[in-house]
Amino acid sequence: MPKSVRTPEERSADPAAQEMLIFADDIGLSTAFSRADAMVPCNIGAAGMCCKLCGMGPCRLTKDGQTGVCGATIDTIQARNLIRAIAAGGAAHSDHGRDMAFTLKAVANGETEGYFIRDVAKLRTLAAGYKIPIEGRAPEAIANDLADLYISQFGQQRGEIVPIQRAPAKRQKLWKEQGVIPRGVDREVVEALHRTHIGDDQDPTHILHHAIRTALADGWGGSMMATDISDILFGTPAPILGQANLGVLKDDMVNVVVHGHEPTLSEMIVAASQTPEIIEYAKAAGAKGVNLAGICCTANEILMRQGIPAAGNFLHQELSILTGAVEAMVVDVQCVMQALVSLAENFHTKIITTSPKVKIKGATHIEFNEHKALTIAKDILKVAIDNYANRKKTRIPNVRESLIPGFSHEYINYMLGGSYRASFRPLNDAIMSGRIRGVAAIVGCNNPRSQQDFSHTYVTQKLLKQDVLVVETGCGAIASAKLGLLLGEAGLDKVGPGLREVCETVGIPPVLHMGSCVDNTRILTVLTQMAEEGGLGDDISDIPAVGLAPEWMSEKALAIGTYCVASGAYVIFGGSSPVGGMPDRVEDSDLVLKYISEGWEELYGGKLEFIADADVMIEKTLEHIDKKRAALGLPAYEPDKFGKSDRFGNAEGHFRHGDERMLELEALPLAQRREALYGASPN
Ligand code: NFS
Repeated sequence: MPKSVRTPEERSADPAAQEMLIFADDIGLSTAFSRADAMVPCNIGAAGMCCKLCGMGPCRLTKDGQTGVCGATIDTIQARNLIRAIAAGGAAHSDHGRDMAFTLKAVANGETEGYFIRDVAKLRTLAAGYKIPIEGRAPEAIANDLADLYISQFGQQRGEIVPIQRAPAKRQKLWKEQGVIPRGVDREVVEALHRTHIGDDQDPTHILHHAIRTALADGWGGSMMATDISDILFGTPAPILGQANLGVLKDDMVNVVVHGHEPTLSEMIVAASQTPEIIEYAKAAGAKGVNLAGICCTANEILMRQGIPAAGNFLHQELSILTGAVEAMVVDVQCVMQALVSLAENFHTKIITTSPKVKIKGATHIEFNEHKALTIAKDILKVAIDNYANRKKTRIPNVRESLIPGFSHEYINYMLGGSYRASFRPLNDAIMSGRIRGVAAIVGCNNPRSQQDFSHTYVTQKLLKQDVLVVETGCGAIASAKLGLLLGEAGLDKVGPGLREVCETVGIPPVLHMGSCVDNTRILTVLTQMAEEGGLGDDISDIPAVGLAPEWMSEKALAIGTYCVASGAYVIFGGSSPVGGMPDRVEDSDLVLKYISEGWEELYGGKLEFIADADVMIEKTLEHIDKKRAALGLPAYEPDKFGKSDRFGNAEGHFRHGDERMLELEALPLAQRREALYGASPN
């Protein structure tokens, strides 16, 4: 058993995690945290300078001028390693999107059990955008055509993938000029693998050019289609009350943790858990019922649509088993640790794999398919319920926090303008006036090499104080949720005065939870709509916005970061750089590191940087936001302007619910309230 190098507090900022880590250490069980302590990372591989693409190596390069056996330089090797990671990340997201498209097709043709089309309005809007006839047609007929169109995007050989049309016109033109519009999702991934085979593409910037095209096939392709179809089948998210952290597990119920990524499985388990048959079955086993909780992006999918609680983010998967209270952990694809199986052997928890693509040695495999979805979901739950009798002592940390997730771009549009005047105008106006300084998207994973949740929540809180509106997805959103930052008014004491005014007027939390990692495409849509609304330039690269992944670890995160850069965003990753050079490399020799920052900025207006220090991340974020404000000719951000001098502020300069002025304002119809606050719209 590896000896703890770090204390539980150093390993995680989350008290529930600390409690479980102390227990794991006490009984001598390893977790990702202790394994990270015991495993010293290879600094050559970490910096992307190890090439193991053929049998002549692995070639480990450590000095400038050194090459691999074939003559490949450090720059070529780093570029090849980076594009391979992006291709793998994009493949994971996109294969998820493909399965969603097949499910939509099957639902449209009445071949599934338990699924139906929930959001007909979104289906019609999307179909109409692609010129699929909608008038007078049944939703199933429209869905069938949309499914065919989407399925064809994966194997398409020539032309342009269709969701690209949803980007700002100026951005599409730029991509065309650069020759980076994806032809087909699968084609770009395959080409990335071909180019990086021994003896192929050996010009680092040429390799990275294709990295952009591969990443765009994810963001404006596979991932975007996954989000679209999830909304059509399971409903477009709207705010809903939820809870997060291990304290959502229940002592008197059968706890089933769903973990992974695809909502096709988890949504059906939610449905099955609410059937009288399953409730009765659980009661017969002596439990009060079945309690579902999610981990990772599966958590986000069912949290924001159904209000099902999140047991935690990526690093909580092992910790939830340590509670001794989980009868079954049901997993599908991605971010599932192999260590779960051996850990679960120390408890009664059953690990159930369900995807035809993912088996783990020692786990129970119950294969899921959409044609018999509800029946299989019930079977899985019965296995969990049967296991309740084997439960021994439990230790569920009494730590949980409420949150309000569910901010789809459709809902943000609606909340800003109502059904008839849905619009991003108020948001743009608030940025233009300086009430909101800019926007930060804080997303991505946990990484056991850093203190769990610390960077996410530290950066989030510091930016909120600077009047930066924060949107979040993935495990980053769950980190903020656990700290109570995703609550309506409760979170408002943590934000700057200008942002606070906007949040209170619109009635939103200062951190908007927009969903899972494939839902980062919702952020692309929001940025596009902000650009199209007017006043903030005419492209995503003009908007005072930054993307951050402070605790990244997955290849998917690299794919997301790259498509955001290609879309015009400044993206900052924390932790270590997969293309960082050796510390003693000659200045200016880190070609790849420089190219993905300065080179890509010149070409796409966005750049990718790896910054380990959270304070530097914040500094760079604000610097970028202010630079973009200045370029747009907007007033410089003045921190004191709105707190004290606002015509509606109280003596301390803050709105508080129940204040006379606030009540006065709340009594006004929305349009007037907006005008009173923001002035007449300039357009
Ligand atoms: Ni995103 Fe979701 Fe979490 Fe990282 Fe894994 S769950 S897809 S990859 S760890 S944020």
